[in-house]
Amino acid sequence: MSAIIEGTTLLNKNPSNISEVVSEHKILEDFEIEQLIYESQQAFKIWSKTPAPERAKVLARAAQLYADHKEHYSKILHKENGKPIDEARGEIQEVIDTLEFFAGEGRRLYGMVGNSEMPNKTIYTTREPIGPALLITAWNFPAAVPSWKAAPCLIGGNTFILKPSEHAPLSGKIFVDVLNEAGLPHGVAQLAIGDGAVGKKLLERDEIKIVSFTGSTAVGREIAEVAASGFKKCALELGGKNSSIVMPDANLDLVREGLIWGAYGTAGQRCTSTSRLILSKSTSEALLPSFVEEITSLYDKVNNRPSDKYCPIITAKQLRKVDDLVQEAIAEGAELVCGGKILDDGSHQGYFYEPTILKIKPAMKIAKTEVFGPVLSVMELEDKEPEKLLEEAMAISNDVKYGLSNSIFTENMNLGMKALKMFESGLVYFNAPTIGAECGGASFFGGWKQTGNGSREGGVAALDTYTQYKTVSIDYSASLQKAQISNYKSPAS
Ligand code: UN1
Repeated sequence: MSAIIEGTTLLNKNPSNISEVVSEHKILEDFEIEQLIYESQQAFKIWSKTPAPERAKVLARAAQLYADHKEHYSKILHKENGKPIDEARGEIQEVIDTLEFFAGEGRRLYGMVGNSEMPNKTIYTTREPIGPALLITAWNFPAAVPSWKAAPCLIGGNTFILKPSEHAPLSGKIFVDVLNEAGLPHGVAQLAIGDGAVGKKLLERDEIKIVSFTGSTAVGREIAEVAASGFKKCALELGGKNSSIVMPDANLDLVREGLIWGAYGTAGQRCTSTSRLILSKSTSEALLPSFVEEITSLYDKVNNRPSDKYCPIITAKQLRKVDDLVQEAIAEGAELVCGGKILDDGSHQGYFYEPTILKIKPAMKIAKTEVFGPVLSVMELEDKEPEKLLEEAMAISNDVKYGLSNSIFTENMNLGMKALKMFESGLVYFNAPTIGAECGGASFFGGWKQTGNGSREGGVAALDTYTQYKTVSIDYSASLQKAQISNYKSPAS
């Protein structure tokens, strides 16, 4: 495990070097939950009445603090989660971008002016705060995902309690500390360290009015049920089973580079990771040999050492789960093209799984099950003319319960545009892999089907989770105008 719980102490270990304890934390006790809830409610009274441009100033200062110490925070993230330093720097940059975007939003937070059906009447709608929020985040983006949730939450005038994953709690703690250092009033941003049981206790409290969760579809369903019965606003970012379709005319150098990043970046532990590759037999034959060579270099097996581009698996349990899925697929008839082994189960240094390629059939379990590891499943189709090939590939791509991210590689713009329309997912990419959403504002991040419940993170769409609308009607006619009943005589009629 990269998190070890001893009594009320949580030891946060580096998954690429498990003898290294990165940080120690105290697990929240019940009486402290009371305190957090109380503080959050008290702080809401102040923060919800603070003008949005003033709230924005705190976010802007927090962005600056992150920018000033980017290397320091990147190194901490690199250690606690094990992701390569370049990826860690990218993640801290995403925190900065997100804070900056929502600081800008504080100067807007636009409502809408409606057009009344009657004269001398004005109708407008504003975005209003809701109440204390519970933000439950995952270990794979332990800094960025808290920022995706907290920034719109704060700018919308809400307070929050962040429950980071017990497998990577330090970056979440730092995030809360930085916000407080940037000048948030006491109690607006708070931290709850612990496992799922702590999250559950907080979620069940009536005082929590919003819950935003990133994690598995199974846990997301449980959270949605509690949220529904308590009429809480609920935002879910759940699993994925993302695909890349590669057409025969695609630029294969670009595909190779894109797939290494999409399938093996963060060792496949992104909800957006590419886990299915759909292409014709002859394209596969042209692509795979050099691709296999490249991914094999991600881990030096002779010296038992990862390259600086390769990431460990977060826990021993997850490492076994990845391997079980691969072995099950092989037993079901999948062809192992490369990889398929645990490289280090922690007895050498960390938890590493071999970059793996399987050739599979669409009916196999692994074709529809999220792996969350460095495993790419290839589905080869008979060669045929492009339109038909796309149709067949698309049917396979869409035949999963998830709908997060899909991509198409082709030099044919018409076909590419058709594919972007046909994919059943919240994110679609043209000549790019399925990862790398720009969540600092440009992308509305989130999925269709069982990947979520329609909410979005990143960009103004995130404000829908953290604000409620108020429609204001002002009648200055000095008479009773009954909507839909009083007859206004239009000169146009
Ligand atoms: C996730 O795995 O939860 O699109 C988020 C991407 C990232 C976010 C991944 N910016 O790859």
